[in-house]
Amino acid sequence: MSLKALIFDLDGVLTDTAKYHYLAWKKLADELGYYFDEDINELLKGVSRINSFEIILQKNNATDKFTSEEKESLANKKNEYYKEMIEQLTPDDILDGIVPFITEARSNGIKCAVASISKNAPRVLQLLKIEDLFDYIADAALVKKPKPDPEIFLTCAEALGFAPNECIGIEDAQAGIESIHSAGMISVGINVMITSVKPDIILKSTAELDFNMIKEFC
Ligand code: B16
Ligand code: MG
Repeated sequence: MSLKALIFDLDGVLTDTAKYHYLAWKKLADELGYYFDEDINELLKGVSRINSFEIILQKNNATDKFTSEEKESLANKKNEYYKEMIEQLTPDDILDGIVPFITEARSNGIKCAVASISKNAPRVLQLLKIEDLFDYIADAALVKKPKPDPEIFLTCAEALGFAPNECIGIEDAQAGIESIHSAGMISVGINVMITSVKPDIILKSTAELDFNMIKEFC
């Protein structure tokens, strides 16, 4: 395989926004009198906003407590809390090793894209001041099928003009690894809690990302 592009997930790969997702869901759960902890938060990684709320409701045996409109409006309320919290992000919140890794890849002619299903991704990238490192940023609002469907990774490959087998996807969530494999790409898993599919390259943290090692794997 000749490597042409790297496609990055955002939350948990470029920066750690999971703590803000946790705090925002916790605030909403407390208001509703529902149980929510770090273990449940783990299940929400890479999962869309509305599906995340469904998981929280399931864990509280409350799936039938709200209409679809009410669920939508409560999930939006969480998003308002989240949006307020992420305004604290600065370039110091970029995860270790990310900027040197992307810089080296780019200087070797590799194109880079972001495949995040977060509708807040553009704002997060702006706050981290790293939008210019990417040739393409997928628009989460246009994604019809969330991860584990391959749609978002395939959209990035197509936008960059490469075949899936010329791309590597980098993810921190099980749903994301499944999405990368279904797209026909090699996966790099960052601290993934493996429940089913194993990433092709398993790393403990972004600090272990090494361009030469990844190129040799291809
Ligand atoms: P939002 P990723 C995902 O981002 C997060 O991992 C997940 O926890 C979140 O629910 C989802 O984005 C939607 O985010 O509510 O901001 O639209 O991992 O795909 O970068
Ligand atoms: Mg993620």
